[in-house]
Amino acid sequence: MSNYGTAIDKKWQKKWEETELYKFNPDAEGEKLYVLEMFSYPSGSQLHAGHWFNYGPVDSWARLKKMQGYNVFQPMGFDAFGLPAENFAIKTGIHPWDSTEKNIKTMEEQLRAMGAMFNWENEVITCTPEYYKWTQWVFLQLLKNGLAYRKKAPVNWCPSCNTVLANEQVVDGACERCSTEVTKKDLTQWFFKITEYADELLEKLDTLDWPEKTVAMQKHWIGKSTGAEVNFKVKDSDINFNVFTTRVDTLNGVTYVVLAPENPLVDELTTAENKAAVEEYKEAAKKQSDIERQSLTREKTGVFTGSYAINPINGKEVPVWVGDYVLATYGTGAVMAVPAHDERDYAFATKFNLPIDQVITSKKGGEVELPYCEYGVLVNSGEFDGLTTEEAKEAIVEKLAKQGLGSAKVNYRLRDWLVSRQRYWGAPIPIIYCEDCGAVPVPEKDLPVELPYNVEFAPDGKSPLAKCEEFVNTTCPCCGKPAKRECDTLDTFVCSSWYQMRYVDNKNDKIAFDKEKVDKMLPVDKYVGGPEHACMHLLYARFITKALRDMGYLSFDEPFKSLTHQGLILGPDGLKMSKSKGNTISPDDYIKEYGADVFRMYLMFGFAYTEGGAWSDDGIKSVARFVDRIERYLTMCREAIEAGTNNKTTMDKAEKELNFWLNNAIKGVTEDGEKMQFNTAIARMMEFINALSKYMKEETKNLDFLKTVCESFIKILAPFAPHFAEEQWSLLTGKYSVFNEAWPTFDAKALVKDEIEIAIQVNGKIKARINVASDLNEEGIKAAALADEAIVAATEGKTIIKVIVIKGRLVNIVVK
Ligand code: ANZ
Ligand code: ZN
Repeated sequence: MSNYGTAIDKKWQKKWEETELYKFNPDAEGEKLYVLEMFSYPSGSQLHAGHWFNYGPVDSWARLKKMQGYNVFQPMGFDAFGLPAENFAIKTGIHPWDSTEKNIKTMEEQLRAMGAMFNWENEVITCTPEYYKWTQWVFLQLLKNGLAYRKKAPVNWCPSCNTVLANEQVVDGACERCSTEVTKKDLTQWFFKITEYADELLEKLDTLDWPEKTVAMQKHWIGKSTGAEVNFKVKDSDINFNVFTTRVDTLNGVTYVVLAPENPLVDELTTAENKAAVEEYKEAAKKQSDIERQSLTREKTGVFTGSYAINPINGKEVPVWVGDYVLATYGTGAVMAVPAHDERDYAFATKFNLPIDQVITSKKGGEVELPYCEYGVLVNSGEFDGLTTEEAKEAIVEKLAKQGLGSAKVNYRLRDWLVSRQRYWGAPIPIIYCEDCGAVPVPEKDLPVELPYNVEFAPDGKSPLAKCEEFVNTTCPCCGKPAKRECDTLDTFVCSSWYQMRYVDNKNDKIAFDKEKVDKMLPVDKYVGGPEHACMHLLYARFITKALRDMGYLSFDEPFKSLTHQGLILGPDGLKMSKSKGNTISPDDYIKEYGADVFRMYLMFGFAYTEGGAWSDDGIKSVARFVDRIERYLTMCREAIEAGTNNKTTMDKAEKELNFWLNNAIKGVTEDGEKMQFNTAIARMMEFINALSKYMKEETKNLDFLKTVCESFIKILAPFAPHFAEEQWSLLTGKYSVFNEAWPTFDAKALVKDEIEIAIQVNGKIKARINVASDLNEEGIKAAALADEAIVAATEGKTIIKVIVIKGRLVNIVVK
């Protein structure tokens, strides 16, 4: 086995550290480039192939940029609060502090073994008081600015984790973590008003260099919907209510209205004889997730309240029903049902024998099948007949508005962000409850509200902190009377919503971050991480950035200018890696065998970066052989250069050929590397090594030229195999460090070949191939083609009608 591997890794890691090669100086020369990988959760399973796939290739990209002259900032840290450590603690009795601290130590070591140029001096760990003090500060700023509030609300409750879940943590009606079916519970919770930024969050998506799919997912998640609110009066009562509709043009086709079971109006509108049935229905609805309730295929359920409402456009009386396909948390929690033109309403009306009145028909005329959900032309709508859907929407809203019975309205699917967690392992919410003064924010000078160590964290539905007397009991900051602390902790997504700012100023103990420093370094220029964060972390971080901007703490709009999602590395069986399937790949074992560079390079060569794929031992072996091969030839070159025999000074055909492949590699690595197309970049280097092997067979060599060729090659190899390249660089040049060298630029002239091969066709069939000078003009090519022996034979006795020359490729001779 060759001369690389862990010994070389360690040697250079030590040297890089000692010489502070990567130490970031914000005032250094070069355009700043903030490269950020999503920080990881310090889990017991340690650094896995997925982490490596995120961090290794991106580090290579950052190194390439450093060599191109950018002042690169690439910090690393740990997203250390959260459920897994707490669940682990519940299971094993090991305190989250202890397990987290240990896991961080191990992971730091593993990260160092990768040899990435992380700016460790800027590390942040979100579970330390030095960090969460400022997470609490962020909470207080939101509160001060009306962006945090408390409200009682039905929340998603996981009976197994014993905690509230955010909408985003409910997947197909089940808890994201444990897959237990999620139920509803009414609790008083803290919310962040992310909806206040819905419009900007939507609009600014178009300014971002983000994967299309992620942008589409955020758009859908924000879910802007333009429609109208229409007011319905309840018959024989002063009660009235609004519905939200995107199809106000169908108002004449309303045959009933439906309230969400949780809508408080339900109780008011339910008549005595319907009470029992409605109550029973409400209970049953609690067990259904929003997703099930909205499913198009599920059999519709519902119950009549006994009341009627009056359609404001035509005075018709329509029955008021309760149905769980109407969500309490969207629009007004009430729907005007138009079964002729809406699928769910149609299914509901069919089931309960409610009338179906057509009011829209196709613009093309003729019969349409119901439900007809397309836009069209109005029928059976009195004065609005003949108007198109678009025209009718305006006309009807205008008429309703005049009577104060309706108005245009924009709705968002986005809900406010529920940040309370009934959990121990998080940042305590800095609030004190006083009987006289109410909910009082902890004064900033008293931050952090420290998370106590000695806490009973076994779950019983109560916040673990509520069981810790010393924590709970305090005095009111306003009046000094005995008071109690808030016992919920913050969603960990609050911690990770602003960490990209803290990295820049991680040791500041006066403020969360210095505005000038942050404005200088942010937005993050390149952010890389998994696509699973599309609607949570990435949206929250955008919101917090905008909120802090509006408070004057920073001056940019978006935290992450450019975003890439790496693909997923699967087990050798093509399935997602998991311990239970026994198909996980342990990077440490491979690194011991091959060194960090081979491991990293295999990840870059074996997969398209944004796609990933199945791990292959053969794949990593072939990359190891490639690195061996590089070493063999670079050694051969060095020996030839040192020996100095059979030298020449001319640039002949062989030198030009090698120079071509070198420049071809420089061009490919520069251009593909920029786009994170690492696999094709490495393929260009392989082609170069083939060319080098050919050149080394030459009897006499231009050794000065060979030396510069090797130097250039080591430079472009360096980002991909940092330790190995540093070693080779040192052996060849005696200098340190290759990462302080400038990135080579390719010579376009070297890429123009002296001769090119041209195919000659006669009547479309290839008859010969000839070599011509690459700068030969059309006439010359034509003449050369016609002079070729095979062509002379093929055209003999025939009349040449036309000769078509496609420069650089082909001559076609048409004969009769
Ligand atoms: C009448 C109507 C007629 C509707 C028609 C559609 C088609 P988006 O696009 O998602 O905003 N809706 C309103 N509030 C609802 C709630 N809380 N739960 C469930 N459904 C609700 O959807 C808006 C449409 O969804 C609204 O327009 C309303 O049905 C329904 F031919 O009103 B529509
Ligand atoms: Zn008080």
